[in-house]
Amino acid sequence: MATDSASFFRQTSVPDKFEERNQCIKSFVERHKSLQNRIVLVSSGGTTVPLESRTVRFIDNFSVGTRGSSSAEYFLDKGYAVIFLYSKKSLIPYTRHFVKIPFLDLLDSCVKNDDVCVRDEYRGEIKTVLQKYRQVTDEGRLLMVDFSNLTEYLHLLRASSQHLNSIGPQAMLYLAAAVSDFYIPKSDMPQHKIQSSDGPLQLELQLVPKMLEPLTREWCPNAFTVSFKLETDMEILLSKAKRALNKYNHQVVIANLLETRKTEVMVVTRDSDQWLRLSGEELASGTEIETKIVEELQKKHDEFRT
Ligand code: 9Z3
Repeated sequence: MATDSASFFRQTSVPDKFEERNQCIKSFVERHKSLQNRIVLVSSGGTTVPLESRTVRFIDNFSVGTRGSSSAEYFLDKGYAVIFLYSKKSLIPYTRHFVKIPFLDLLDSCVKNDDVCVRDEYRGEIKTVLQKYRQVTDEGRLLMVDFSNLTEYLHLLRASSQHLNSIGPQAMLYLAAAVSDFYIPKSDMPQHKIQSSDGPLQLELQLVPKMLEPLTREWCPNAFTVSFKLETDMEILLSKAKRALNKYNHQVVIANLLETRKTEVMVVTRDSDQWLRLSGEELASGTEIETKIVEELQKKHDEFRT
């Protein structure tokens, strides 16, 4: 049975250090509101579902946060202030460019002054990325807020979107995190590690309420809201995206298939659907589909604001 959003929040604990993070989000929004900046909330990564209160085991999904972390960079390039709400284990803007290289392989010992320096082959790229990173952090345009599971994500999503409501159509919500549809309420969760000596494990998970409903109706009704729809079956992709738009009355659904999500997405609105694709050349040159997504959304957000 599906719970409604209010009972979900009642049935789950407020995350650790929630108030501290809530205050950071609030001041970030207030500062950029006074500067009349556009703010986008980018959610990113997977949302784990714990099986025990003192969590040893949890259910996770495939998302690594490529979509969210790269999109955050492109929004920053376009002048947006970004609240980056991300799973602790997923990719983060700028640093993401170097995660495939073992950290110590980036470095060398400098014989001259007995110091540590960056290896020649990485210096150029690190310099370019570092300059961009320093610029956005010096300007205070990037707020990083991490979460470790589904409950933390939803508490922080609610708080951020409620603060963003104060800037009305200047705000964009870009909800790329892969949100679990199932969870175990606090009252059904064992305190301690589940014992294998108790035999095979039977799990009953409850449905997570669709948070787009309170988000678009109560928490942040005036923002430009972009949700994502992930499917594995092309046959149902467009109809599911349209259904979400009709149900929640928001602005855009980015529809994508698991296998092709890095090369093509469909931008769906109530009266249009348009594929964005990377050409062979673009792929070969390292262009990311998120540049096209952000470009398209910026245009739509501009129209929405006027
Ligand atoms: C997406 O569809 C994202 O594009 C991906 C990105 C998770 C596929 P990666 O992180 O992958 O780059 O590896 N997100 C799905 C968003 C979602 O879970 N939507 C829910 C729904 O459709 C709630 S709005 O019901």
